[in-house]
Amino acid sequence: ILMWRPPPKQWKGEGTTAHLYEILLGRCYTYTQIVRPELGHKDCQKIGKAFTKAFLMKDPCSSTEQDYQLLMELTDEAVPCDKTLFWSKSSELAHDYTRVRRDMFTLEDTLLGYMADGLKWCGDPGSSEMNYHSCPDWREDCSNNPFSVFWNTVSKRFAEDACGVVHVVLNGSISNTFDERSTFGRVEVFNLHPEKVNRLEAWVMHDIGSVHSDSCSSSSVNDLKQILKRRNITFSCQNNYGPIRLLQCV
Ligand code: 2NF
Repeated sequence: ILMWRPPPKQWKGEGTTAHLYEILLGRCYTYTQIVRPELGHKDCQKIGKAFTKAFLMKDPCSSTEQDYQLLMELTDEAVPCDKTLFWSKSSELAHDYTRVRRDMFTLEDTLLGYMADGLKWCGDPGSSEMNYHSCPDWREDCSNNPFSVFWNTVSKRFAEDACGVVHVVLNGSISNTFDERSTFGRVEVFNLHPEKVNRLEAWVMHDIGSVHSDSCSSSSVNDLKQILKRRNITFSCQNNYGPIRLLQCV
């Protein structure tokens, strides 16, 4: 006899990406075998299972960092000092840059970021299935959803692991060039370790053709400078960093 179950809740965000599990597995093998074989052995089957186990059969508004603990342990990966590249409101440009500068890493150039980028996922406490219909929207439903908690957790680790001189690509064509509510402003900046991060250098990029303003001296970038000063991390800033400027022309 089948027990009656209430239908899955309708959330405001889009549902789990179709074929999520297969995409995660495929990306894991692509990354470990082709993109970065020097990383050494990673058990993609185990990683895929740990990923889905983090959110299946759980309330998608009560996701925690702990849920992703096993997944984090299975995917540890060292980024060399001086090679970490953060970004905020500049996803495309930052990734265009690391496609050329293959020695530098955004979070999406590491295994877990590579696997999850652009995907959506959530489950339901009353079902062992993924919810392909809808998932909580982080603004309209709840902030502790499996997707947001995942990005907060991996972004935190990415920042904790950074060492040497680290960089961030910021968008100088918007008013909140440094946004204190973004993942970079909320999570990454506060999880840099001053003992091993010598300096954070911001590259503030303007859209081609937009009126040039000196964004390094804007008030939002000054907020970033003050936060870092309090945290004993040196800050430097360049407007329209040349090598990235070139990418904006192609
Ligand atoms: O999807 C990703 N690859 C991703 C998502 C969130 C954070 C990557 N990150 C990491 C990267 F490593 C960057 O260094 O954080 C940094 C970028 O995040 P940001 O929040 O500083 O930059 P935005 O351009 O403001 O946001 C990036 C994307 O994440 C979404 C946002 O809508 C955009 O699509 N986002 C931001 N915060 C949340 C949140 N709390 C969020 N989505 C869900 N919940």
